[in-house]
Amino acid sequence: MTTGTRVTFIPGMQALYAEALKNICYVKKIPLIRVLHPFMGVDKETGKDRQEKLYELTSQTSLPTMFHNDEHPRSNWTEQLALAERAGASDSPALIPDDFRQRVEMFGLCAIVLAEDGLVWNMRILADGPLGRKYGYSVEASAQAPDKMAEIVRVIDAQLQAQEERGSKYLVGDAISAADVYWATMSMAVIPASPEIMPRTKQNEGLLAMFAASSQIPQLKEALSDRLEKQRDYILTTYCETPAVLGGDPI
Ligand SMILES: N[C@@H](CCC(=O)N[C@@H](CS)C(=O)NCC(=O)O)C(=O)O
Repeated sequence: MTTGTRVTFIPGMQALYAEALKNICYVKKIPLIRVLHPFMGVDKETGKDRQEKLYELTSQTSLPTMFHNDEHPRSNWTEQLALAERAGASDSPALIPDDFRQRVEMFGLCAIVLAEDGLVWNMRILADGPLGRKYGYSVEASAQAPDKMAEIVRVIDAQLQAQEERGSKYLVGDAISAADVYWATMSMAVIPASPEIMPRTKQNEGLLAMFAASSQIPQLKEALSDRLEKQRDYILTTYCETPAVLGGDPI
């Protein structure tokens, strides 16, 4: 495949970065060609690492990887967002504000959710395991993770409250931005979403249980608010495709 916008997914699984990119592309009205993300491990028939080709192309193996026409593949959210903003339909909302002050706010909010040491990053090191190790699990880092996650949630909540007071439903300025779409999607890791938003599949039971457990971590429970859930549901149901289309085997 050499044309169109191709993004790697795991059928039936709401891998959050892939889910977020799908939502970003939906808002930007970019038709997506879904490509199967190669699973970890060795192919029994060929004896080869299943992710060898992906590694050869992108020097990494996380999902989603985004391909657009014959451009270089993009595996980091900042690059993927820039591409989506450029490739999106002319009648789609701008997700990166023109105003540079707002852009500072927008990328700052996205970074504390998506970047290294952000919300999702810290969620991954809550427990020891291959994924936790890949993202720098240590006993000390893991012990700090719940407080960091709660602090991030409080920053987002305070921003929403301040915005509400000035009459805006959005995290930045008076219009939707990538911060709303990324936060709304990633928040599903700490504020479980209803099946009307995130359908249940045979493949995502474990991940949903993990997200439900995160929402019960005492520090997070204290930081979460109705405001966060309401704004999240508003963004997902108004701007994104709900119920989310996951593929896989619905329950
Ligand atoms: N590389 C992406 C992050 C993507 C990411 O963390 N993806 C997760 C799934 S949502 C993943 O693939 N984890 C498994 C792995 O890294 O092997 C970025 O920095 O924007």
